[in-house]
Amino acid sequence: MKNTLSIFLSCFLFVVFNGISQLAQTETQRTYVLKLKASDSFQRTMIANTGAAIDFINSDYVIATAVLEEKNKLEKMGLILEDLTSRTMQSMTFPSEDSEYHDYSELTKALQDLHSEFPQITELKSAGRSIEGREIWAFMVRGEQDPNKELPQALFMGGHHAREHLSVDTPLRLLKWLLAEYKKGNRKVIDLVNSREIHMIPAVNPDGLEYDISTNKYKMWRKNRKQNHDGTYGVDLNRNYGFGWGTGGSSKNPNSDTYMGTSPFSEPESKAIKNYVESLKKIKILLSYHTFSSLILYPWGHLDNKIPNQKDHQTFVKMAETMAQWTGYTPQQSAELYIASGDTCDWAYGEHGIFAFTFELDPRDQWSGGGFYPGDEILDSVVAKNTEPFLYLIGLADNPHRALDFGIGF
Ligand code: 0X9
Ligand code: CA
Ligand code: ZN
Repeated sequence: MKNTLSIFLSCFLFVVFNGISQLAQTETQRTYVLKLKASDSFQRTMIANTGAAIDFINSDYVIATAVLEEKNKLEKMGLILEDLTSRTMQSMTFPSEDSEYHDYSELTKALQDLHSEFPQITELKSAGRSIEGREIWAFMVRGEQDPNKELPQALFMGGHHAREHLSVDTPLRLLKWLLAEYKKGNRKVIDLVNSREIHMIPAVNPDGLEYDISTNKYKMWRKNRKQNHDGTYGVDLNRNYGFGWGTGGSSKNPNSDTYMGTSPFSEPESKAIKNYVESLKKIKILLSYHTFSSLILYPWGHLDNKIPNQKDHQTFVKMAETMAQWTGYTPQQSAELYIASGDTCDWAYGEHGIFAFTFELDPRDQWSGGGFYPGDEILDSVVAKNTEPFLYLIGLADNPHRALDFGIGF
């Protein structure tokens, strides 16, 4: 007994001490990326003598990597212009309690794995690159093999806003679910996959996503990572689309969370979506996942007026009400939430006649549900309630007006 106890105790202590020493190790050994003042070789030598490694030289500064001890020396010498560590950190990930969410490299791998599991019926492409150079992944599912056969197209997107991680993992999980059901022989799924082209861009704003999780605490970041002319960061990608751009509910202040950017589609991320949508010749359905508030929104968002085409308006309302039955979300015109211009859906409908919806996923409110950070426990239920709307939208991609022929609850 004594023996077992002491073995147990020493194991326990080993784990604890090991944990502490690992923690101490990671603190002292962590690499910092620093922008340092240095305009001649004398100053650069002084920096090098601290032990820091100079990676890049410019006329009045250098970029160097340093461990904590070296960083402290450089700080005392008054040479640190900026700590770039979190911006350059490539592989940060979610806090362990939220590990079900995908960071950028996990997302990349998940999409690559899915494509290699289903090479015949899927494609993985880049829609373009983010401002920091990350690929904006676009995944396509298409059972029909004849490339000349044009099929009705639907596009699902997530992650316009950095902190809305649930809006990335929900479409990713729906995609996985779809392919798993196809493989299992689910008749309804097989028929849809064979008769439609399903496009998915789960992370429109990969730089923001990574920045939001680049330290061990969420940053509540929303925008992309454009360096603005005044030294602030970020444009709100959902204010940067080019239909009614800058006509209300967006800001000209670069520091604002709803900064509209310098011109419509000034950002590589929104530009990439524009190009991608415009490359799809038969797209009639678009869904942009956001969080949170449990809403189903349809155009206009930049005007209080209804869209002028009556039949289209009735179709939007009918579709939103139908999808509300499955999700429990509240259907409404975007502008009822608040007027905001330059969003994805006003552009997609206004410019291209696409039936474009914004879903504000769960939770319904900040206080009981955790707001933008509801925890990964919520994923299963959010995906479950969003499965029928997903299939419904894919089904209607040939002609959304058909929604008017069904009873609600189709
Ligand atoms: O403000 C947004 O971009 C969306 N809400 S969020 O909390 N995810 O940021 C809503 C966009 C809806 N569109 C308009 N109201 N125009
Ligand atoms: Ca958790
Ligand atoms: Zn959002």
